[in-house]
Amino acid sequence: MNLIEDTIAHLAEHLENAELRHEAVRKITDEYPEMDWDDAYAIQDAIRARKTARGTRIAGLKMGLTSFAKMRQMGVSEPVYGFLTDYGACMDGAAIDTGTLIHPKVEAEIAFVLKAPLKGPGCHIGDVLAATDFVVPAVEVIDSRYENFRFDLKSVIADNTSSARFVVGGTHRGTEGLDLKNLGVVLEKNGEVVATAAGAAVLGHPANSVAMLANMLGARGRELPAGTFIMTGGVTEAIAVAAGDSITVRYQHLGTVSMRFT
Ligand code: 0L1
Ligand code: MG
Repeated sequence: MNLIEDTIAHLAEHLENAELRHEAVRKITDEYPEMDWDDAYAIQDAIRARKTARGTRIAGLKMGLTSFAKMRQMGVSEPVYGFLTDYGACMDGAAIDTGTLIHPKVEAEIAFVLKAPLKGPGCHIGDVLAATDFVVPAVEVIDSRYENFRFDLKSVIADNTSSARFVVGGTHRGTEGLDLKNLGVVLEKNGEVVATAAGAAVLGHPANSVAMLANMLGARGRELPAGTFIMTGGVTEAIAVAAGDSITVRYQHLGTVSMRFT
């Protein structure tokens, strides 16, 4: 690590304030170019600790930048992970207040819920499928705290991978007999199709994203407990939304997830 503890704490407060005040800030590596990967995750962990100390519950984990479309869109080359909060959870059909966000975007995702723990290294798709209780369709509302969504990977990790809100809907199913690789997804904004994809867009199969998360956490001595809710990353590029927009995502075999922005 290159940053001292005080700087980690200061940057966690700075980024959390940007989230809570919905005010964009400059990417933090402009001021701290020496920041390394461990510093970035330490800042994310410090934001998580600030929240849990105030009573926020961690609702699950997320993988980000898991599709080539997203990596291309953001000009980065590796997946990242973050956490989801209880106050970020929105009901299917919810009205989401853009006044509490900076510049939201939506991405269609497939979420997993585990029935058994997973621990890397060496975790693979077979382990994930065996440990999965069910999958469920979800839409993530991301909201980078950085001006104009301009950032690098370390700044994104520190900013809890732009996590803001998430909507779970549709119907949940076990993975038995469900072809997640070929599962089609259609994203509609204001009634028009704006993006289409299949599950394979996420690292070849969404279960690979969970395996990668277990391995990334394993490298830090952590595991995924049974019951963990995991969003595996957008299957399409992220779509910008504003007040007045409505979003419906149709998932083959898994139903729809909808929301509107006010
Ligand atoms: O969930 C994601 O893929 C978001 C990762 C962070 C980058 C972004 O804000 O698009
Ligand atoms: Mg996402």
